[in-house]
Amino acid sequence: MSSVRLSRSARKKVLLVNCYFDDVRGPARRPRKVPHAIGPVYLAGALSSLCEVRLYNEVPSGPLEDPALLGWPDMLVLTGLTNAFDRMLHLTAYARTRNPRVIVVAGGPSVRALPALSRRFFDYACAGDIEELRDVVRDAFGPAFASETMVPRYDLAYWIGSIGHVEASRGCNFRCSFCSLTAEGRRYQSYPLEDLRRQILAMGPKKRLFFVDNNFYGVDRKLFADRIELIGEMRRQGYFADWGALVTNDFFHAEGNLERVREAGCRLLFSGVESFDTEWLEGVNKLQNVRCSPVELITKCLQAGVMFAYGLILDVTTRRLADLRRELDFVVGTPEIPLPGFLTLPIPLLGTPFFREALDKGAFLPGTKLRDMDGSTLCLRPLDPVDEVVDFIRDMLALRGYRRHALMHAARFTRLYRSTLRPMQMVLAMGSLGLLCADGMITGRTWSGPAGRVRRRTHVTTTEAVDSMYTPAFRVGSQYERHFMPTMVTDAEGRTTDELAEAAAPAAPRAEPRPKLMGGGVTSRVM
Ligand code: B12
Ligand code: SF4
Repeated sequence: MSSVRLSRSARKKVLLVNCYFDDVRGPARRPRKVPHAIGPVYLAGALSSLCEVRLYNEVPSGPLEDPALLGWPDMLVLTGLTNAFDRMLHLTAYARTRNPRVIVVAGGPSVRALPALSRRFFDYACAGDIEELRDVVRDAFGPAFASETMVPRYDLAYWIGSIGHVEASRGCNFRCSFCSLTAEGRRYQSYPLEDLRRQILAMGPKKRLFFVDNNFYGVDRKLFADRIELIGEMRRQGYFADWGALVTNDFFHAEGNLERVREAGCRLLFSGVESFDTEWLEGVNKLQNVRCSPVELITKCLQAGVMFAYGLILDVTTRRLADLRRELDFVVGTPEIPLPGFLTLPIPLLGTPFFREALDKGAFLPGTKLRDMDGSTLCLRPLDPVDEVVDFIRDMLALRGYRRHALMHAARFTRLYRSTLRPMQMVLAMGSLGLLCADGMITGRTWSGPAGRVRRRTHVTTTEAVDSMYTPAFRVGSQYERHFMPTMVTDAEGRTTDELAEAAAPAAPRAEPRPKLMGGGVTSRVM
């Protein structure tokens, strides 16, 4: 393939964008927000050397509004979280305005949940994994433009600094009722060790390495042991000094796991605690978390010299505020465990059992917007009065009312673990406090446009104003009017809209092909 030579003008120009809406609802940039999105980096590996490739990530760089860059590509490839669907529509309108012949390709959780709606807007609406982009490129440009072996393009990932990001697996073998992976129902798959080695080599030496897998531990114990051996070996060869990963609770149940990963250089594990309330965990089918006391498990991890990070879900739809406050009092009053890295509202992500339950119960608020599925906006009816819940959300997102206790907690935590945790790990622990109290400073927030475009938030989807980016940054054709209107989940009466009906339909059993990850084969075409 590389023997084919093309003049510069015959090469295909491809722009890959991670679309993103920030919680401040304005043109923010967050260069230090981690983990980083790596979708565009992996997708770029589908393109052969006959393509000229550029990446753009809206998290660190702010909204993409540069008319020159938007008019540049022959193909625009879009990825992003569920709530970024409307942002994909904005960029589609911009790119088509600047170049009516541009081919727009989109994928990710929202496209998977809304295939029919997506086909109305994008030339290729991909429900497959990253490998599907090779099929798209072959179909649109010809076989020579697709790569033979997919290797992530870290060389183009300008936003990844000293912390390299890789993935050793995809999917998850658990089925928590609120998780978008449960909605997608895909098989858990591990990368063969050779693929993992190839990713780390492509990344080049970094200070640290972070595995973004949903479930780094997985199901195959032998493969896990071999993976840790490979990581230890590459660390000894100097590719990185230490590493961190996301693991599910079962990892902590097996004897020897903590020691094994620490010996291989692991210094941080993130695990979804979600709540300390066993009944709530059972209700959301997070049964792997109720097998032993979370405080015991976290303490064991910290005492083994591995920093533990986690988030909590404040489920105001099934729990009283008084109950949630008791839980937070418990956390700040327990110096044996770190403070959570983030607090979030429950999100009824499309197609999850939690989403379906909310529909059945008529729990959606009127005028729910897909964009508001971000964890800081109320989309479902709470148990307590809405205005009290809003005050609670405002306070909790900034840890207001808990700051003095949180500082005392930090001091006691430091005293308890100063001999087992390294200074860098202590900084991470204090980072949780920083993220809750001074998120802008920790994530390096700046503005990529006038910050005055930011409006005060209501935190309730029915009344929350959409981001300033819903006003086009430059003139677009009237045929793109819908592209700048929010995609509605429910109408003014709280009924599911026609556009969202496909996500609400009962899930059909899926016959999933077994894709070969990265290096080799092809996934099925779902277009
Ligand atoms: C990095 C990350 C972030 C980053 C960047 C996210 C971004 N894209 O902008 C930050 C820190 C900003 C973030 C925030 C949040 N995140 Co996050 N995050 C991740 C993480 C760790 C890695 C994502 C990633 O890059 N994966 C690697 C790429 C290659 O895979 P992928 O994006 O999953 O895409 C797969 C398919 O969808 C498909 N695909 C995707 N795009 C395309 C495009 C094409 C053309 C094709 C062919 C295929 C394709 O291919 C991939 C598989 O091969 C995942 C966990 C995980 N391992 O997936 C969670 C995850 C995506 N996050 C999640 C959640 C819940 C959140 C928060 C809502 C948490 C919260 N309550 O605050 C917030 C949202 C905040 C906001 N304001 O919107 C959920 C899912 C959310 C969703 N569906 O919307 C995940 C899956 C974690 C989990 N298991 O719950 N997150
Ligand atoms: S363990 Fe995590 S990734 Fe797996 S289904 Fe539950 S929430 Fe999703």
